Amino acid sequence: MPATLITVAPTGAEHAKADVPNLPVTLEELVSTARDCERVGASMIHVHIRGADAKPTLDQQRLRDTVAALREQTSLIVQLSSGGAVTDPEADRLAVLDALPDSASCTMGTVNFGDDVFMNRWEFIVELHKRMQERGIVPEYEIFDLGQLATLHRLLDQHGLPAGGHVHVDLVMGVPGGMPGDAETLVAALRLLPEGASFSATGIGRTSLPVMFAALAAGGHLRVGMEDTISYARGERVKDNAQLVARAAGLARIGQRPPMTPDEARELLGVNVTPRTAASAPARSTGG
Ligand code: KMH
Ligand code: ZN
Repeated sequence: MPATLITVAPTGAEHAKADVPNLPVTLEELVSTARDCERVGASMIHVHIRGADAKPTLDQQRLRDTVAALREQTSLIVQLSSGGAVTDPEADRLAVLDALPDSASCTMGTVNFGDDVFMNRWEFIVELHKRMQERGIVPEYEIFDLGQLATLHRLLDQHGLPAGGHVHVDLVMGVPGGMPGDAETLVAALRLLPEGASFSATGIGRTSLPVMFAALAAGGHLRVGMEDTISYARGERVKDNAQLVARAAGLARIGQRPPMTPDEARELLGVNVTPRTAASAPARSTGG
């Protein structure tokens, strides 16, 4: 059984700082969380950034500064979210790639997202995939519902393998409007994975633990973090992201699948071991 890649998703775009005061929103808070999470077993970080007002932003300079700071102060694989917030325009979401992260998320279809809609048109997905191929950015294919795995097959058939040559999927389960976060659904998803693909899984809110146990049992990897859950147990708020990573790492060890180092995770995902600097990124594109 392989070791376990643990991704931390520390912030997301949904929680308000006013409601969740321990949510990392400044660059300083993000780097500090990242360092703590690396220490207890994370090897990749899935990043949504916030502006000075603590609201989600895709500001290009902030993205570049964030990539540079995380590279400088951690060994984590830096994955930027191309999903952003449900209100972000496609052009801004495409321009995220100009910050040249190691990896970026790439969602395989439109899904109801609570009271909102998380929009991912086919042409937009193809554009994200092609730009990541051109720039050597390794995608993580985010799957919110089973039909999105059919879209992934269509994408790979029509447009080829991603940068790095390896397909890695993240099952985001338990979103209101997406697939349920339970063992049966996780097993159903596995039958639809492209051959040779690796997968991680995360369960939103109270589905966090069942999804984590099911993913570990099925040989998968884990994503945890305050983007996905702010509750540690019934009636108990999460203290910080490291608490969630430490729990995932502990369960992985119990399952005889200890956390991977960032270098082992790079090897698995096909992420370039020589990180590029954000300073070498091309001038900001309009994303069109
Ligand atoms: N914030 C959600 C609308 C991703 O990061 O790629 C989308 C999301 C997925 O979180
Ligand atoms: Zn995200």
